[in-house]
Amino acid sequence: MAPKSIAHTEITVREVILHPVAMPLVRPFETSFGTQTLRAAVLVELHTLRGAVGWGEVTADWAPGYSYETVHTALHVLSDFLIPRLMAAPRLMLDGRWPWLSSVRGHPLAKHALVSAILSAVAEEQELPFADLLLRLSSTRQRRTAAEVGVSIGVQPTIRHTLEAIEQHLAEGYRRIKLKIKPGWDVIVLRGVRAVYPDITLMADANSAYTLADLPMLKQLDEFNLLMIEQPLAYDDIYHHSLLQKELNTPLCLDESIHSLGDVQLAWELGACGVINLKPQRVGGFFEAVRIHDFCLENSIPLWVGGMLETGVGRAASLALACLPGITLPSDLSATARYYDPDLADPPFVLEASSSTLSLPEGPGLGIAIVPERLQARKAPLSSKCGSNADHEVLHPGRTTRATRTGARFLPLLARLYERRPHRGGALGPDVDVLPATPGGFGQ
Ligand code: OSB
Ligand code: MG
Repeated sequence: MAPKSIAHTEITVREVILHPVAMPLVRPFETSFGTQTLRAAVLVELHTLRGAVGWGEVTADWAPGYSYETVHTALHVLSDFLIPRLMAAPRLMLDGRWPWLSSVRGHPLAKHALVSAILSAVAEEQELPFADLLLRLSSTRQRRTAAEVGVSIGVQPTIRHTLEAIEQHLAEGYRRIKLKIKPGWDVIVLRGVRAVYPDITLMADANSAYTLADLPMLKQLDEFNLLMIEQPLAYDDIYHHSLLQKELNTPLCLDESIHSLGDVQLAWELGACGVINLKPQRVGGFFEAVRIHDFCLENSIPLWVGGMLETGVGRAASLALACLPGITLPSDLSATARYYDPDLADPPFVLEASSSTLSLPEGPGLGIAIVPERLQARKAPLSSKCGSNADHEVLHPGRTTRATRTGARFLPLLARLYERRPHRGGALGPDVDVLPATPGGFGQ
Protein backbone atom coordinates (compact mmCIF):
# COMPACT_ATOMS: atom_id res chain seq x y z
CA MET A 1 0.00 0.00 0.00
CA ALA A 2 1.40 3.40 -0.93
CA PRO A 3 1.61 5.04 2.47
CA LYS A 4 1.34 8.69 1.48
CA SER A 5 -1.48 8.69 -1.07
CA ILE A 6 -4.27 9.03 1.45
CA ALA A 7 -5.53 12.31 -0.06
CA HIS A 8 -6.79 10.34 -3.06
CA THR A 9 -8.66 7.79 -0.99
CA GLU A 10 -12.39 7.95 -1.56
CA ILE A 11 -15.24 7.14 0.75
CA THR A 12 -18.99 7.30 0.30
CA VAL A 13 -21.12 8.02 3.34
CA ARG A 14 -24.38 6.09 3.46
CA GLU A 15 -25.90 7.15 6.76
CA VAL A 16 -25.18 9.23 9.86
CA ILE A 17 -26.93 8.66 13.18
CA LEU A 18 -26.64 10.94 16.20
CA HIS A 19 -26.81 9.63 19.75
CA PRO A 20 -27.11 12.27 22.48
CA VAL A 21 -25.96 10.75 25.75
CA ALA A 22 -25.70 11.80 29.39
CA MET A 23 -22.75 10.26 31.21
CA PRO A 24 -22.40 10.45 35.00
CA LEU A 25 -18.80 11.23 35.89
CA VAL A 26 -17.16 9.00 38.49
CA ARG A 27 -16.33 12.21 40.39
CA PRO A 28 -17.60 15.78 39.86
CA PHE A 29 -15.10 17.95 37.99
CA GLU A 30 -14.86 21.61 39.07
CA THR A 31 -13.12 24.29 37.04
CA SER A 32 -13.15 28.07 37.15
CA PHE A 33 -16.21 28.00 34.86
CA GLY A 34 -18.32 25.52 36.80
CA THR A 35 -18.80 21.98 38.08
CA GLN A 36 -19.60 19.04 35.86
CA THR A 37 -21.26 15.93 37.26
CA LEU A 38 -23.28 14.64 34.34
CA ARG A 39 -21.35 14.98 31.12
CA ALA A 40 -23.30 15.54 27.93
CA ALA A 41 -22.03 14.21 24.64
CA VAL A 42 -23.34 13.44 21.18
CA LEU A 43 -21.94 10.33 19.59
CA VAL A 44 -21.85 10.32 15.80
CA GLU A 45 -22.25 6.94 14.13
CA LEU A 46 -21.41 6.89 10.43
CA HIS A 47 -21.92 4.07 7.92
CA THR A 48 -20.17 3.92 4.58
CA LEU A 49 -21.42 2.41 1.35
CA ARG A 50 -18.90 -0.41 1.74
CA GLY A 51 -20.28 -1.25 5.18
CA ALA A 52 -17.64 0.26 7.45
CA VAL A 53 -18.75 2.07 10.59
CA GLY A 54 -16.99 5.09 12.11
CA TRP A 55 -17.62 6.95 15.35
CA GLY A 56 -17.02 10.47 16.59
CA GLU A 57 -17.88 12.38 19.75
CA VAL A 58 -19.09 15.92 20.33
CA THR A 59 -17.69 17.03 23.69
CA ALA A 60 -19.95 20.07 24.05
CA ASP A 61 -21.68 20.28 27.41
CA TRP A 62 -25.23 21.24 28.45
CA ALA A 63 -24.32 24.87 28.93
CA PRO A 64 -21.82 27.13 27.21
CA GLY A 65 -18.75 27.23 29.46
CA TYR A 66 -15.41 26.07 28.14
CA SER A 67 -16.90 26.49 24.67
CA TYR A 68 -19.85 28.47 23.32
CA GLU A 69 -21.15 25.24 21.84
CA THR A 70 -23.68 23.18 23.77
CA VAL A 71 -25.13 19.76 23.15
CA HIS A 72 -28.15 21.52 21.60
CA THR A 73 -26.19 23.76 19.25
CA ALA A 74 -24.23 20.70 18.18
CA LEU A 75 -27.41 18.72 17.42
CA HIS A 76 -28.78 21.72 15.56
CA VAL A 77 -25.70 22.39 13.46
CA LEU A 78 -25.10 18.72 12.71
CA SER A 79 -28.72 17.81 11.94
CA ASP A 80 -29.78 20.91 10.09
CA PHE A 81 -26.62 21.88 8.24
CA LEU A 82 -23.50 19.73 8.33
CA ILE A 83 -25.11 16.32 7.79
CA PRO A 84 -27.64 17.40 5.12
CA ARG A 85 -24.87 19.19 3.22
CA LEU A 86 -22.61 16.16 3.51
CA MET A 87 -25.40 13.82 2.38
CA ALA A 88 -26.08 16.01 -0.65
CA ALA A 89 -22.64 14.95 -1.97
CA PRO A 90 -21.67 11.97 0.14
CA ARG A 91 -18.67 10.87 -1.91
CA LEU A 92 -15.54 12.32 -0.33
CA MET A 93 -11.86 12.49 -1.13
CA LEU A 94 -9.55 12.57 1.86
CA ASP A 95 -7.93 15.84 0.85
CA GLY A 96 -9.93 17.59 3.58
CA ARG A 97 -11.17 20.23 1.15
CA TRP A 98 -14.79 19.78 2.05
CA PRO A 99 -17.08 22.71 1.19
CA TRP A 100 -19.96 21.19 3.22
CA LEU A 101 -17.65 21.58 6.23
CA SER A 102 -15.98 24.91 5.51
CA SER A 103 -19.27 26.54 4.49
CA VAL A 104 -20.30 26.44 8.16
CA ARG A 105 -18.35 28.88 10.29
CA GLY A 106 -17.41 28.08 13.85
CA HIS A 107 -18.88 25.10 15.72
CA PRO A 108 -15.57 23.22 15.90
CA LEU A 109 -16.76 20.62 18.41
CA ALA A 110 -19.63 19.56 16.14
CA LYS A 111 -17.36 19.51 13.09
CA HIS A 112 -14.69 17.51 14.91
CA ALA A 113 -17.14 14.73 15.75
CA LEU A 114 -18.29 14.33 12.16
CA VAL A 115 -14.72 14.46 10.81
CA SER A 116 -13.70 11.81 13.36
CA ALA A 117 -16.60 9.58 12.35
CA ILE A 118 -15.59 9.89 8.70
CA LEU A 119 -11.89 9.30 9.33
CA SER A 120 -12.43 6.36 11.66
CA ALA A 121 -14.71 4.80 9.02
CA VAL A 122 -11.93 5.30 6.47
CA ALA A 123 -9.46 3.67 8.84
CA GLU A 124 -11.86 0.71 9.12
CA GLU A 125 -12.19 0.47 5.35
CA GLN A 126 -8.44 0.66 4.88
CA GLU A 127 -7.81 -1.72 7.79
CA LEU A 128 -5.50 0.85 9.34
CA PRO A 129 -5.19 1.82 12.98
CA PHE A 130 -6.58 5.35 13.33
CA ALA A 131 -3.13 6.62 14.39
CA ASP A 132 -1.66 5.36 11.09
CA LEU A 133 -4.35 7.22 9.19
CA LEU A 134 -3.39 10.41 11.08
CA LEU A 135 0.24 9.73 10.23
CA ARG A 136 -0.68 9.66 6.57
CA LEU A 137 -2.32 13.07 6.87
CA SER A 138 0.88 14.31 8.48
CA SER A 139 4.32 15.04 7.07
CA THR A 140 5.81 12.70 9.67
CA ARG A 141 6.26 8.97 9.29
CA GLN A 142 6.92 7.43 12.69
CA ARG A 143 4.66 7.19 15.67
CA ARG A 144 4.64 5.70 19.13
CA THR A 145 2.41 2.86 20.27
CA ALA A 146 1.65 4.54 23.59
CA ALA A 147 1.35 8.12 24.82
CA GLU A 148 2.65 9.64 28.02
CA VAL A 149 -0.27 11.06 30.00
CA GLY A 150 -0.99 13.06 33.13
CA VAL A 151 -4.07 13.75 35.18
CA SER A 152 -6.14 16.91 35.57
CA ILE A 153 -7.51 17.47 39.08
CA GLY A 154 -10.51 19.76 39.45
CA VAL A 155 -10.86 22.42 42.13
CA GLN A 156 -11.24 20.58 45.46
CA PRO A 157 -13.10 21.73 48.57
CA THR A 158 -9.89 21.90 50.64
CA ILE A 159 -6.12 21.56 50.36
CA ARG A 160 -6.40 18.28 52.23
CA HIS A 161 -8.74 16.93 49.52
CA THR A 162 -6.28 18.13 46.89
CA LEU A 163 -3.37 16.38 48.58
CA GLU A 164 -5.41 13.18 48.85
CA ALA A 165 -6.28 13.30 45.16
CA ILE A 166 -2.63 13.87 44.24
CA GLU A 167 -1.51 11.04 46.49
CA GLN A 168 -4.03 8.70 44.88
CA HIS A 169 -3.04 9.62 41.32
CA LEU A 170 0.68 9.36 42.03
CA ALA A 171 0.05 5.92 43.53
CA GLU A 172 -1.85 4.96 40.34
CA GLY A 173 1.25 5.90 38.37
CA TYR A 174 0.51 9.36 36.94
CA ARG A 175 3.68 11.39 36.77
CA ARG A 176 2.30 14.77 35.76
CA ILE A 177 -0.31 16.51 37.88
CA LYS A 178 -2.42 19.41 36.64
CA LEU A 179 -4.40 21.44 39.14
CA LYS A 180 -7.31 23.64 38.21
CA ILE A 181 -6.96 27.10 39.76
CA LYS A 182 -9.27 30.09 40.08
CA PRO A 183 -9.17 33.40 41.98
CA GLY A 184 -8.91 32.57 45.69
CA TRP A 185 -7.72 29.04 44.86
CA ASP A 186 -4.31 29.61 43.32
CA VAL A 187 -1.29 30.57 45.45
CA ILE A 188 -2.87 28.98 48.49
CA VAL A 189 -3.35 25.55 46.94
CA LEU A 190 -0.03 25.54 45.07
CA ARG A 191 1.82 26.50 48.23
CA GLY A 192 0.06 23.74 50.15
CA VAL A 193 0.90 21.18 47.48
CA ARG A 194 4.53 22.22 47.03
CA ALA A 195 5.06 21.99 50.80
CA VAL A 196 4.29 18.27 50.59
CA TYR A 197 5.43 17.52 47.02
CA PRO A 198 8.38 19.83 46.23
CA ASP A 199 9.52 17.85 43.17
CA ILE A 200 6.53 16.41 41.29
CA THR A 201 5.84 17.60 37.76
CA LEU A 202 3.08 20.09 38.45
CA MET A 203 1.14 22.56 36.34
CA ALA A 204 -1.92 24.79 36.75
CA ASP A 205 -4.89 25.49 34.47
CA ALA A 206 -6.89 28.67 35.08
CA ASN A 207 -9.43 28.28 32.26
CA SER A 208 -9.38 32.04 31.61
CA ALA A 209 -10.14 33.10 35.18
CA TYR A 210 -7.74 36.08 35.35
CA THR A 211 -6.95 39.41 33.73
CA LEU A 212 -3.77 41.45 33.53
CA ALA A 213 -4.97 43.24 36.66
CA ASP A 214 -4.04 40.02 38.48
CA LEU A 215 -0.38 40.39 37.47
CA PRO A 216 0.95 40.58 41.04
CA MET A 217 -0.66 37.24 41.91
CA LEU A 218 0.32 35.65 38.58
CA LYS A 219 3.96 36.66 39.15
CA GLN A 220 3.85 34.81 42.47
CA LEU A 221 3.16 31.56 40.59
CA ASP A 222 6.77 31.63 39.34
CA GLU A 223 7.93 30.46 42.76
CA PHE A 224 6.19 27.06 42.37
CA ASN A 225 8.36 25.67 39.58
CA LEU A 226 5.36 24.83 37.41
CA LEU A 227 5.77 23.00 34.12
CA MET A 228 3.41 25.60 32.64
CA ILE A 229 0.42 27.82 33.45
CA GLU A 230 -2.48 27.06 31.14
CA GLN A 231 -4.82 29.75 29.81
CA PRO A 232 -4.68 32.34 32.60
CA LEU A 233 -6.33 35.11 30.55
CA ALA A 234 -9.43 35.47 28.39
CA TYR A 235 -10.62 32.58 26.22
CA ASP A 236 -10.35 34.68 23.07
CA ASP A 237 -7.14 36.51 23.88
CA ILE A 238 -3.65 36.10 22.49
CA TYR A 239 -2.22 39.63 22.80
CA HIS A 240 -2.58 40.02 26.58
CA HIS A 241 -1.00 36.61 27.03
CA SER A 242 2.02 37.93 25.10
CA LEU A 243 2.28 40.83 27.55
CA LEU A 244 1.93 38.48 30.51
CA GLN A 245 4.49 36.00 29.19
CA LYS A 246 7.11 38.77 29.21
CA GLU A 247 6.53 39.21 32.94
CA LEU A 248 6.78 35.52 33.88
CA ASN A 249 9.50 32.90 33.89
CA THR A 250 7.00 30.03 33.81
CA PRO A 251 5.90 29.14 30.28
CA LEU A 252 2.29 29.92 29.47
CA CYS A 253 0.25 27.33 27.58
CA LEU A 254 -2.68 28.34 25.39
CA ASP A 255 -5.78 26.16 25.32
CA GLU A 256 -9.07 28.08 24.79
CA SER A 257 -7.39 30.72 22.56
CA ILE A 258 -6.23 28.28 19.89
CA HIS A 259 -8.70 27.45 17.12
CA SER A 260 -6.48 27.13 14.08
CA LEU A 261 -2.93 26.91 12.81
CA GLY A 262 -3.12 30.68 12.31
CA ASP A 263 -3.76 31.16 16.02
CA VAL A 264 -0.72 29.01 16.84
CA GLN A 265 1.43 31.01 14.42
CA LEU A 266 0.22 34.33 15.84
CA ALA A 267 0.75 33.19 19.44
CA TRP A 268 4.23 31.92 18.66
CA GLU A 269 5.18 35.04 16.70
CA LEU A 270 4.02 37.29 19.56
CA GLY A 271 5.67 35.19 22.25
CA ALA A 272 2.28 34.68 23.89
CA CYS A 273 3.13 31.20 25.18
CA GLY A 274 5.83 28.58 25.41
CA VAL A 275 3.55 25.58 25.01
CA ILE A 276 0.43 24.67 23.01
CA ASN A 277 -2.44 22.48 24.20
CA LEU A 278 -3.81 20.76 21.09
CA LYS A 279 -7.42 19.69 21.33
CA PRO A 280 -8.66 18.25 18.04
CA GLN A 281 -12.20 19.20 19.13
CA ARG A 282 -11.40 22.87 19.63
CA VAL A 283 -9.68 23.23 16.23
CA GLY A 284 -12.57 21.64 14.34
CA GLY A 285 -11.14 18.21 13.58
CA PHE A 286 -8.09 16.20 12.70
CA PHE A 287 -7.10 17.93 9.48
CA GLU A 288 -6.38 21.17 11.35
CA ALA A 289 -5.02 19.26 14.35
CA VAL A 290 -2.46 17.48 12.16
CA ARG A 291 -1.48 20.77 10.47
CA ILE A 292 -0.85 22.28 13.92
CA HIS A 293 1.06 19.17 14.95
CA ASP A 294 3.33 19.36 11.91
CA PHE A 295 3.97 23.09 12.38
CA CYS A 296 4.85 22.64 16.05
CA LEU A 297 7.18 19.76 15.25
CA GLU A 298 8.96 21.77 12.55
CA ASN A 299 9.34 24.74 14.88
CA SER A 300 10.16 22.80 18.07
CA ILE A 301 7.09 24.13 19.86
CA PRO A 302 6.27 22.00 22.93
CA LEU A 303 2.91 20.36 22.34
CA TRP A 304 0.49 18.02 24.12
CA VAL A 305 -3.03 16.78 23.57
CA GLY A 306 -5.74 18.22 25.82
CA GLY A 307 -8.74 16.32 27.07
CA MET A 308 -12.42 17.18 27.43
CA LEU A 309 -13.62 14.38 29.68
CA GLU A 310 -14.30 12.34 26.57
CA THR A 311 -15.88 8.92 26.60
CA GLY A 312 -13.78 6.09 25.16
CA VAL A 313 -14.84 7.13 21.64
CA GLY A 314 -13.27 10.57 21.81
CA ARG A 315 -10.40 9.30 23.92
CA ALA A 316 -9.39 6.64 21.40
CA ALA A 317 -9.15 9.27 18.67
CA SER A 318 -7.29 11.80 20.82
CA LEU A 319 -4.90 9.13 22.07
CA ALA A 320 -4.01 8.29 18.47
CA LEU A 321 -3.09 11.95 17.96
CA ALA A 322 -1.04 11.89 21.18
CA CYS A 323 1.11 9.10 19.67
CA LEU A 324 2.40 11.36 16.87
CA PRO A 325 6.03 12.45 17.26
CA GLY A 326 5.35 16.18 17.67
CA ILE A 327 3.53 15.57 20.95
CA THR A 328 6.40 16.18 23.34
CA LEU A 329 4.71 16.67 26.73
CA PRO A 330 2.30 14.44 28.70
CA SER A 331 -1.28 14.66 27.45
CA ASP A 332 -4.50 15.16 29.44
CA LEU A 333 -5.85 11.73 28.54
CA SER A 334 -6.25 9.65 31.66
CA ALA A 335 -7.45 6.10 32.20
CA THR A 336 -11.15 5.34 31.62
CA ALA A 337 -11.73 4.57 35.31
CA ARG A 338 -11.02 8.18 36.18
CA TYR A 339 -14.05 9.36 34.19
CA TYR A 340 -16.79 6.75 33.64
CA ASP A 341 -17.76 3.42 35.11
CA PRO A 342 -18.60 1.86 32.82
CA ASP A 343 -17.61 3.74 29.69
CA LEU A 344 -19.62 3.37 26.48
CA ALA A 345 -16.78 1.49 24.79
CA ASP A 346 -14.60 -1.50 25.42
CA PRO A 347 -11.82 -2.15 26.13
CA PRO A 348 -11.21 0.57 28.73
CA PHE A 349 -7.97 2.55 28.69
CA VAL A 350 -5.75 1.45 31.55
CA LEU A 351 -2.70 3.35 32.81
CA GLU A 352 0.66 1.64 32.42
CA ALA A 353 1.94 2.66 35.85
CA SER A 354 5.64 2.08 35.20
CA SER A 355 5.71 4.69 32.43
CA SER A 356 2.61 6.86 33.02
CA THR A 357 1.37 5.91 29.55
CA LEU A 358 -1.79 4.76 27.81
CA SER A 359 -1.28 2.22 25.04
CA LEU A 360 -3.15 2.52 21.78
CA PRO A 361 -5.51 -0.36 21.24
CA GLU A 362 -4.30 -2.52 18.38
CA GLY A 363 -6.36 -3.26 15.35
CA PRO A 364 -7.97 -1.18 12.62
CA GLY A 365 -10.05 1.92 13.17
CA LEU A 366 -10.33 3.34 16.67
CA GLY A 367 -9.62 -0.08 18.17
CA ILE A 368 -12.56 0.14 20.56
CA ALA A 369 -16.14 -1.10 20.26
CA ILE A 370 -19.29 0.63 21.46
CA VAL A 371 -21.30 -1.58 23.78
CA PRO A 372 -24.87 -1.14 22.44
CA GLU A 373 -26.59 -1.77 25.79
CA ARG A 374 -24.49 0.90 27.49
CA LEU A 375 -25.19 3.40 24.74
CA GLN A 376 -28.88 2.61 25.06
CA ALA A 377 -28.76 3.03 28.84
CA ARG A 378 -27.11 6.45 28.60
CA LYS A 379 -29.26 7.88 25.82
CA ALA A 380 -30.50 11.35 26.60
CA PRO A 381 -33.95 11.87 25.08
CA LEU A 382 -33.30 15.53 24.45
CA SER A 383 -36.15 17.70 23.44
CA SER A 384 -35.13 20.59 21.29
CA LYS A 385 -36.53 23.94 20.36
CA CYS A 386 -33.93 24.49 17.71
CA GLY A 387 -34.78 21.95 15.01
CA SER A 388 -36.97 24.28 12.98
CA ASN A 389 -34.34 26.42 11.32
CA ALA A 390 -33.55 23.74 8.80
CA ASP A 391 -31.34 23.91 5.77
CA HIS A 392 -34.20 24.37 3.32
CA GLU A 393 -32.05 23.76 0.30
CA VAL A 394 -31.75 20.15 1.31
CA LEU A 395 -34.72 19.48 3.54
CA HIS A 396 -37.37 21.12 1.37
CA PRO A 397 -35.88 20.43 -1.98
CA GLY A 398 -37.26 20.64 -5.43
CA ARG A 399 -34.27 22.21 -7.05
CA THR A 400 -32.24 19.19 -7.96
CA THR A 401 -33.15 15.55 -8.02
CA ARG A 402 -30.04 14.70 -6.09
CA ALA A 403 -31.08 16.96 -3.23
CA THR A 404 -34.59 15.52 -3.36
CA ARG A 405 -33.30 12.02 -2.99
CA THR A 406 -30.88 12.75 -0.18
CA GLY A 407 -33.36 15.05 1.52
CA ALA A 408 -36.02 12.36 1.47
CA ARG A 409 -33.58 9.82 2.76
CA PHE A 410 -32.50 12.12 5.53
CA LEU A 411 -35.87 13.32 6.79
CA PRO A 412 -36.82 10.20 8.76
CA LEU A 413 -33.51 10.49 10.57
CA LEU A 414 -34.22 14.10 11.46
CA ALA A 415 -37.70 13.20 12.57
CA ARG A 416 -36.31 10.52 14.83
CA LEU A 417 -33.81 12.97 16.24
CA TYR A 418 -36.08 15.90 16.77
CA GLU A 419 -38.90 13.94 18.27
CA ARG A 420 -40.52 16.97 19.83
CA ARG A 421 -41.57 16.87 23.41
CA PRO A 422 -43.22 19.71 25.26
CA HIS A 423 -40.66 22.03 26.75
CA ARG A 424 -41.11 21.91 30.50
CA GLY A 425 -39.61 25.27 31.28
CA GLY A 426 -36.30 25.90 32.94
CA ALA A 427 -33.00 25.04 31.41
CA LEU A 428 -32.66 21.85 29.48
CA GLY A 429 -29.88 19.90 31.01
CA PRO A 430 -29.04 17.75 33.94
CA ASP A 431 -32.06 18.90 35.92
CA VAL A 432 -34.48 17.72 33.24
CA ASP A 433 -35.34 14.03 33.21
CA VAL A 434 -32.71 13.10 30.68
CA LEU A 435 -31.66 9.86 32.30
CA PRO A 436 -33.63 6.70 32.21
CA ALA A 437 -33.21 4.85 35.48
CA THR A 438 -30.32 2.47 35.08
CA PRO A 439 -28.98 -0.02 37.56
CA GLY A 440 -26.19 1.55 39.55
CA GLY A 441 -26.56 4.66 37.49
CA PHE A 442 -27.00 8.37 38.05
CA GLY A 443 -27.36 9.64 41.55
CA GLN A 444 -25.53 6.84 43.30
O1 OSB B 1 -9.30 23.11 30.23
O2 OSB B 1 -8.25 21.36 29.68
C1 OSB B 1 -9.31 21.91 30.03
C2 OSB B 1 -12.00 19.29 30.73
C3 OSB B 1 -13.08 19.84 30.07
C4 OSB B 1 -12.93 21.05 29.45
C5 OSB B 1 -11.70 21.71 29.49
C6 OSB B 1 -10.61 21.16 30.13
C7 OSB B 1 -10.77 19.94 30.78
C8 OSB B 1 -9.71 19.29 31.53
C9 OSB B 1 -9.82 17.80 31.79
O3 OSB B 1 -8.77 19.88 32.01
C10 OSB B 1 -8.95 17.02 30.89
C11 OSB B 1 -9.36 15.58 30.86
O4 OSB B 1 -8.88 14.84 31.72
O5 OSB B 1 -10.14 15.19 29.99
MG1 MG C 1 -7.31 23.82 29.70
